[in-house]
Amino acid sequence: MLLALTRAVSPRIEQCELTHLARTPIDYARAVEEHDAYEALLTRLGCRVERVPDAPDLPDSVFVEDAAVVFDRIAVIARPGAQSRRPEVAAMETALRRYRTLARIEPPGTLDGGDVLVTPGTVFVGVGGRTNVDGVRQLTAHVAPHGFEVVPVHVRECLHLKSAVTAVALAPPAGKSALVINPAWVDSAHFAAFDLIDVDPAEPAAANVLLINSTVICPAEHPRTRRLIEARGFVTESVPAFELAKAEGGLTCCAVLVAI
Ligand code: CIR
Repeated sequence: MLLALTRAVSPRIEQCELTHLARTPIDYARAVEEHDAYEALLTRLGCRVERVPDAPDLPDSVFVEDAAVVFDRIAVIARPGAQSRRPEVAAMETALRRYRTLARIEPPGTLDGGDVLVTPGTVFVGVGGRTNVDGVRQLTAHVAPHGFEVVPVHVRECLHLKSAVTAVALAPPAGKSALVINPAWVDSAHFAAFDLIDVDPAEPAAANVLLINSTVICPAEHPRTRRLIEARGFVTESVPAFELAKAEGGLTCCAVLVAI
């Protein structure tokens, strides 16, 4: 069973952190509707959706992914690179304590969960933006004993590693794992061991998809890349993610998945 930890959209979402996008108005009611649809889809795909307590004063708190990275045996509590986001982690820590032994990224390390792509045996970490070298070093110390190699990866022109590359299949029985990637934002050479699907060039932000069991959830605003993923034989669903995209959030950002 897959548990999906989520958190309500803050009414202060318009005061979110922004790095690559200009600030534009966010329709709060619509953002809530889209987030509700996202949670409903996760439930339909077999997840147990559990909300951690609301944090209305923390504008980016809906983006739970950045607060923690969950492995089979441990969960690593992150230390977000943006100072405004550090108070978000306490509630995630409380929620995760029930399911995993916890490890923590401590100062001066910083690490955003959005920078961490976990694949079988290898963890890729985007470094240089929100995540620093010391954060990568600490993550490595936490996960190496559990059999993971950690590979730091440089990303450009986007917020997190998972803005640029995410999984559409992880070690299927009959083949390799597969990723969807925007090669303009991260060097594909790091991922030579995987089957790669490039985003449609008209949809640079389409590489952030969410794999739930064997279904790939794609953002409704990027239909071309969804078709490319389907053409390679993967089952997809889509959900609108227009409003939170204005806050530089994608589909992986809004859930922390825990196998229970
Ligand atoms: C931020 O800049 O931190 C938020 N506005 C967006 C975070 C999105 N999270 C993610 O991609 N994992």
